[in-house]
Amino acid sequence: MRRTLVIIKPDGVNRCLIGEVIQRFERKGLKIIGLKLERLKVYQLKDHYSHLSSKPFYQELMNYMTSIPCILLVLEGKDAVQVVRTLVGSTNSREADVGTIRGDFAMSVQTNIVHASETNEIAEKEIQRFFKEEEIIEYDQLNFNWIYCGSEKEQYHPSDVEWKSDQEQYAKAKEEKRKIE
Ligand code: DAT
Ligand code: MG
Repeated sequence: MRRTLVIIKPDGVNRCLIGEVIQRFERKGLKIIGLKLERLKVYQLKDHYSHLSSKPFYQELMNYMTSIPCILLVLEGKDAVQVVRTLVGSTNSREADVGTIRGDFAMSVQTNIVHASETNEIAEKEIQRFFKEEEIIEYDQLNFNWIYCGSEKEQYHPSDVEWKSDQEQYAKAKEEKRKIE
């Protein structure tokens, strides 16, 4: 199982799409293991959008992302990062496929309703950036047996190898970060 970060951005909140967006992830079979309403801080966003700092739209993006609170989610599932990116659609909402969140609800490149992590590595970093460890809650969900087939289920339990190696990497990265600080 993998985890990914989703942010319902200020336009998603202001346009009353929180329920709609979360429902799409839930219905797909992704498990919510973290969920909160929070006004994002400039220092978090500076990190989060560091790859865009030289772009002409950067300041506008920062203003927009700090304008009102966002909803932050950690979702878990098999190949969660790719699955969520597919549900979200391409960055330019006008070109996003019909049936995706951006394709169905947005018209903009910037106000495109949701953020979703791009790779497994980035997802782990982004989860650490926005969530404290105690805000992520593991639990057994009753519909699990109906969402995955036998061989897919084997990787579910938190003690599974893939999950463990994620956790180990995560702990190592944290330790390294602590040493630098
Ligand atoms: P994505 O959110 O699909 O991963 P990204 O990582 O390239 O896209 O960019 C992050 C966000 O920055 C994007 O969701 C909205 C904003 N953005 C990207 N390109 C933009 C542009 N040309 N004009 C305005 N905002 C843009
Ligand atoms: Mg991105």
